[in-house]
Amino acid sequence: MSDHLSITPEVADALSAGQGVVALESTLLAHGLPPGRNREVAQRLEHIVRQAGAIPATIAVLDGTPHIGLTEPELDRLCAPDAGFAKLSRRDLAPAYALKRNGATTVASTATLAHQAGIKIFATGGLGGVHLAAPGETSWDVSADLDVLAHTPVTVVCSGVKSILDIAATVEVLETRSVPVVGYGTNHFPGFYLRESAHTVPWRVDTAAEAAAIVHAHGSVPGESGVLLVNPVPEAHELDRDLHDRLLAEGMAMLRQKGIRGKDITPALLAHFHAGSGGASLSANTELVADNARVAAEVAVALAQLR
Ligand code: PSU
Ligand code: MN
Repeated sequence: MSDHLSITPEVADALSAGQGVVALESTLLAHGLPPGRNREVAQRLEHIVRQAGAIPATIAVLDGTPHIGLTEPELDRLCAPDAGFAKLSRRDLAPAYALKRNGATTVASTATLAHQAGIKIFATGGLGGVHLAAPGETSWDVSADLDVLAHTPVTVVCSGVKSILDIAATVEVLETRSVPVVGYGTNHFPGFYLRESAHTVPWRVDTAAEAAAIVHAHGSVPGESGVLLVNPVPEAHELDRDLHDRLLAEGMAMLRQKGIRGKDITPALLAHFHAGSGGASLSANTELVADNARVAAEVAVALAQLR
């Protein structure tokens, strides 16, 4: 089936040479950031990965074909204001292939395609998780990102989960599904815009070499799960906590009032934060993704040396 993947020559060569490759996802570009800004970020992420000595592979579905690595004109298409790329989770891949659609891939589908292509590590902003339920109810909105991480051996570097989620429940699901969670220079599970949530992480590393050693050792543990490496937003770009709490409360009320559900929740909330924070949430989001790309590339390089 991997014949079906369109892999750029640069990424294919790097993979066969055993060089570090970092997968990057496209939903954060097409649905998480405003047009214009998304194109700059796409460019910058690829540049950061290269500077660390690894090869970037941005992943998306174009005209029904999964692409591992995008050319400049393909990035232009993905980031255009009127691009109309669907948000594709893993379950949406088959319909998108069969109906020859364009789509941006989430953490779940990017990790799936990265694994299919033989890529071991992937950088994003925030992992999807368990959504908050009304008091006394159970939330059935649990991101497929968690399920895919439980049975796809890829390391995801992210800044925790968005504070719009039930972080406690998300951390519990990761434990139940045997996904190692490792803090990168932190003892806390990060909250995306905020460096620390109320939860700690079971393991901490302070260097890319230590992180790579864990990823390598994880390969000798029976099972198919991935690894979650959590790296907090750089201190200078953390959102002010009071502004954050106000925007979150307003955003949750807006979702209820407009009846926004399912996969539309995350993009709507990110847009609400971007509109209400005078650019602060946009710079937090941009800088955390950039730093995750740097960390992922450094770990990919260290991992390539171990193998
Ligand atoms: N990180 C960002 N912006 C985003 C996302 C991550 O900085 O938009 C996306 C990822 O693609 C992730 C998705 O898989 O948010 C979560 O969506 P959901 O809650 O519908 O599972
Ligand atoms: Mn969901």
